[in-house]
Amino acid sequence: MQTVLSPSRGHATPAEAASKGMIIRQKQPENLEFRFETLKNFLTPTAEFYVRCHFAQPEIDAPSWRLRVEGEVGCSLELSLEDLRQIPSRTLTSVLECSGNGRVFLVPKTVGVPWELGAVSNAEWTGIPLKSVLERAQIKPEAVEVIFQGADSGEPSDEPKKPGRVPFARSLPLAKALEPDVLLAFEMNHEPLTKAHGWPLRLLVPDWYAMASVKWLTRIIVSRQPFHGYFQTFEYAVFQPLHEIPSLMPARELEPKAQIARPIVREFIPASTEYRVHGAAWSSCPIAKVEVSVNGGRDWKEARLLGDPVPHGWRLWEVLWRTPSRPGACTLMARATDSQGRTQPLERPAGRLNAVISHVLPIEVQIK
Ligand SMILES: Nc1nc2c(c(=O)[nH]1)N[C@H]1C(S)=C(S)[C@@H](COP(=O)(O)O)O[C@H]1N2
Ligand SMILES: [Mo]
Repeated sequence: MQTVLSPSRGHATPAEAASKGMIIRQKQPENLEFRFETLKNFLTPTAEFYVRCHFAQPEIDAPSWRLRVEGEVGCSLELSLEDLRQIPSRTLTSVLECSGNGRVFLVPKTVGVPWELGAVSNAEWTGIPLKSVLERAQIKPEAVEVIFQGADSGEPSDEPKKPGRVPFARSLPLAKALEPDVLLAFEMNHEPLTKAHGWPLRLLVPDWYAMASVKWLTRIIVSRQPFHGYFQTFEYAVFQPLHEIPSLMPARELEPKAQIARPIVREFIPASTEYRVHGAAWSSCPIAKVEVSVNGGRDWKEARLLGDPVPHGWRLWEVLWRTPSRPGACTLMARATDSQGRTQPLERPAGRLNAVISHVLPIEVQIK
């Protein structure tokens, strides 16, 4: 049981992460970006997987760590890591995208970590279905939501003043919490989680923006009321019409999005050559198509989707581009359409505040 009680070695310091090629967005708390232009593999190696932390990473003592399950349940639980390991586990692939990914491109500028394209990564996760733990606890019929609390906490500094320290906590509607692919994950890419990614246990909510996947999980509360904590009201919430009235709702499902890995902004590209434009696309359901424009959105050409579709994973894509014979600027764009028929918008929809950034991001390059 050795591996259960210790995390995989991650980055000891942000400097070490930088030496692995990551971009340091913030040292303390640690916020590290994947260099999206280096995208090559379907699975992101753990050492390159982006890291998003709101507070200092908590120190956890594995032998005394317990997961508490309480609230509207017939039987409260306190489970050790070894208890959890007795429950049959499964492995699945899931992309995680921070709902602030791409924030640096917003005009006008807004508050929050200034992510470029790399607050998104794709890994394999192993854990036990949350459902199997909730069933053991016997959910009462009054329950409507399940709240997940991490071991990390801190005092938000934004005005007006908040009620002192808040833990990182998010909720899921009960029906979502009972979906079989929502995991209590203890492994990432077939190794125990690293500290930065939530060791010893994190929630993994495929198809949702990643703020739902609470790290360093210690407490699950089954609730008879919708939860309105800091991270689903002041942060990670967006306005959506409800009876035609804009209503603030917690961010949830991933919107369709295609990102271009290469070329990068202002890249010099030879004239009259064959250039491989490539990237990844994802949504809360499978990707149906990716289209690319090399003339600022006038004409679109369908990209080739690579590999087989993997549920909850991103989809790599490419298109071969015969570059113009004359020097000058070219504006490239990619847009995804998912299997529900949703297409990425060219303009940012109103009401999304500083999160859920899914409109098309043009990339200007220079033909020389
Ligand atoms: N406990 C806890 N869970 C958390 C966070 C956090 O700060 N604390 N950040 C959330 C956000 S906003 C994101 S984008 C993902 C990032 O997961 P990663 O660091 O494994 O990439 O974790 C989520 N879970
Ligand atoms: Mo995030």
